[in-house]
Amino acid sequence: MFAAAERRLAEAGQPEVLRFWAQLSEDERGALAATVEQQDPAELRAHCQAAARARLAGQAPLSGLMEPLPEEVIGGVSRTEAETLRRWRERGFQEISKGHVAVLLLAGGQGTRLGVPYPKGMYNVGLPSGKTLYQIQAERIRKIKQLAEEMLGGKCTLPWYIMTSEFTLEPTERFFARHQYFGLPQSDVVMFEQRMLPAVGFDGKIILEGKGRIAMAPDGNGGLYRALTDNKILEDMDRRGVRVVHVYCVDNILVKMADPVFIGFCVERGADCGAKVVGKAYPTEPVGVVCRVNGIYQVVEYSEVSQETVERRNPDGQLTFNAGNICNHFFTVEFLKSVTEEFEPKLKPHVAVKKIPYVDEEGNYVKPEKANGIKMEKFVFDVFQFSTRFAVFEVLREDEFSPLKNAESTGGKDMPSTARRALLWQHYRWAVQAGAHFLDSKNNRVPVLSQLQEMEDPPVVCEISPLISCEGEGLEERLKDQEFHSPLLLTE
Ligand code: UD2
Repeated sequence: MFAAAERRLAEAGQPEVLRFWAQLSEDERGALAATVEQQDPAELRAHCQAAARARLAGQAPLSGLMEPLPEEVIGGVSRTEAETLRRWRERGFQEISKGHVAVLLLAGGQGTRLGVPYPKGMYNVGLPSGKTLYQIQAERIRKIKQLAEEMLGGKCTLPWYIMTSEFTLEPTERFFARHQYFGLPQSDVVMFEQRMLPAVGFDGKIILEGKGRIAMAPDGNGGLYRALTDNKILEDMDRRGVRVVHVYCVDNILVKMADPVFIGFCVERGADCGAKVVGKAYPTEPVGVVCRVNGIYQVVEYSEVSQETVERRNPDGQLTFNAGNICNHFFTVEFLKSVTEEFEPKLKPHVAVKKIPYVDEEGNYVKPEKANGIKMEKFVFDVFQFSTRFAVFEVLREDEFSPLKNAESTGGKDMPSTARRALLWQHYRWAVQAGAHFLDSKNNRVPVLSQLQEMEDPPVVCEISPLISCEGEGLEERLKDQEFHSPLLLTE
């Protein structure tokens, strides 16, 4: 075991990784050897050298090269007539009913900011139903599938691919099994794992976070493309007849699954690649901006754009770079094939300089006060540059975007309470639109309110199961001219 690991690490130029070998237990040795075994020595060497180089070179500044999106690539909910939206929706449902659509969840992140020791999808934001993000998403898939079947007749499949990492695969699998896949056919839920990469010190050496443990992190959500190849996911899609994929990130409580309007819009435009955007809530909001750089479509991530650029405004006062990425993308399977077969190696990793806990030469555990290492990640949207027909779809924030990023204790934005509130406001709006009335404790009607401030709760609590309605549809027959007390929990 030692000899094999030693050989690989020598080849990778990282022999120091084994410096505490003599002090490790059998189990620890086995685990360390297994981690080493997973890494290709030549790739590992290149990774460590690239990390050290990147730190010295810094990231190329993009700010000066960015241009806003041309109007003609942007479609959007508020800039489109109802009739056209209806046509896109129908087109999307047709694709779903023919089994051409899959949803793909990026769920390999560590959720460091939220700070829970389990995958973010298992988080319960405190809705009356107690549903977790995974359950909400699963139920939305079930409902969309049911609507497609009702609309166009016949059964269809809508597979759900879930990309996990070493941190999230096992707990996610167990959670789904414990909940009987939330009523989805198990064969339509396909979990697969992305790769991990070691963190590297400024000297180009792999960081040990324990005497027998390399500091490993997932290779970014752009690790998707290698993971698709590693796990033969595109072959699986081909076998099922999937042609287009709706990719999204785990933490947006308002995410529309396999959104028929977005899919119909992209398909009708003949797009190979598309992104949903929202107008930014404030200049420094932590979302990437969809734009062009040297004439090529791209997302410039919030961590890589200058303050001056995010603050820039047009003469009418609107932010110049206002197309906020919500990590919600459309890809054709053909495009994904061209990425995995040809373009993936061209994706440049992004460099994050971080404080990474480590063991020092004497084997003491150290929590550094200053940044001491580099993590390299690829980003899912970096393939936009290879698109030959790119489309952008602007959606309404209150209907489609409320991410869960931070712990409640931060008292800031994008927390469990803001996600819960966004969903409850949405369901309250749906109920009122469908003709429901709410009564207070004295049986007086509660006046209808609209949300003015982010931190304000809706006047009543109303939660509607996605199995009843996933977009506010079909609620009249249950709610019209009826009176309810709060909390109203509408379940199937
Ligand atoms: C992401 C977007 C950002 C904006 C924001 C909106 C990227 C790179 N950035 O930023 O532009 O749209 O979301 O909320 O997409 N993940 C993996 N594997 C990894 C790392 C992350 O699957 O190695 C998943 C993660 O589980 C999550 C998604 O990717 O579902 C986004 O990751 P994040 O929350 O770290 O991204 P964030 O908020 O920095």
